[in-house]
Amino acid sequence: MFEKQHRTLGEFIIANQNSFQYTSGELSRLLNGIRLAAKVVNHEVNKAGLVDIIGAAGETNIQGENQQKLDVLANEKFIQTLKNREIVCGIASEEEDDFISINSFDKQHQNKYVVLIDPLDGSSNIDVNVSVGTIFSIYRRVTPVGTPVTLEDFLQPGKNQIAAGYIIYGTSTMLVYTTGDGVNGFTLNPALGTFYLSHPDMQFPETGKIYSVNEGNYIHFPQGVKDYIKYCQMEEGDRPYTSRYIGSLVSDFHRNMIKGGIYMYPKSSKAQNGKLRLLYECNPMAFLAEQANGKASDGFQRIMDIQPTELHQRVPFFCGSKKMVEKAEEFMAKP
Ligand code: P6P
Repeated sequence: MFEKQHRTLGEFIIANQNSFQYTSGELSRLLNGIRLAAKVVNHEVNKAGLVDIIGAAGETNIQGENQQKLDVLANEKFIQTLKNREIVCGIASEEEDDFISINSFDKQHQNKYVVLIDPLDGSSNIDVNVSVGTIFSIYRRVTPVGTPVTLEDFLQPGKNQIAAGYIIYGTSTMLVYTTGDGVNGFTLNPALGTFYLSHPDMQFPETGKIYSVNEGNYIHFPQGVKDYIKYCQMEEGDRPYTSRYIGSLVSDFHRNMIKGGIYMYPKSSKAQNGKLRLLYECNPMAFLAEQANGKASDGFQRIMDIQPTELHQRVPFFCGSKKMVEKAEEFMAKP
């Protein structure tokens, strides 16, 4: 009996290329580039423990390379892959102070997409073997093709995104992404090095019973956040909710999308704009959330309506099941 053949990511990208309004094959090649980089980073992340053990013998690892921090390595792999494939005209990364302008000699800035990435979000979890992730966000440039990209190409509101997604390096490695036509999840078969469609049309349940926040910051939160957390803990109706916080945005988001829940990184007296970055963490996750029937706000306004002013700016982040985000916003709105 043949095992049910799931569609591969490559087949899915091609099948959906024609339904995409900007179809030119360039986006497909870009997504395929991200797919390749994801496999390379997955390989490095999955052997982290081993490398640490071997690396402890000195400054080199099993391949005789200088042992690098994995987030630096992930950053280099994604940038290298996207550069080599001559698909994008610019890249911004959490690991790079400024954006990178890519001028492929024979193309003279002819590519029309820019990519923003958090190459390894939650990388501090690597040492304790907890899931981490890569987050990516894709826009069409707004400055003329054929000229070097400018900051304006990166400081676009999230509603301009044409694609976004994440890779979660967990008990299995998954690539989850949207091009504005729903959210689909692909699981890597490590034996074949192939991603297969395992989670078609992912949707946040309208509500849920999980809230994700670092309660160690409780005393520093605004009163509205404190009141919402107490609301989650009360014995009433469908509550108390369960508190689940992994310390890895991609992992908390992924679990909440499947089970229902809300993730919060509010502002606090210690961090006036919260911790998460608007351009390569909140906007891509907000695009996915909205495409999966969820919601994402800064507590007051839609994340994807925010006009960015700086490459690495931070915003408060409330994201997940629509009714839970709306309830949190109700508490934030109370004087
Ligand atoms: P804290 C990881 O550093 C990250 O950006 C998110 O993935 C995660 O949810 C959050 O920060 C954890 O931050 O301050 O609670 O340790």
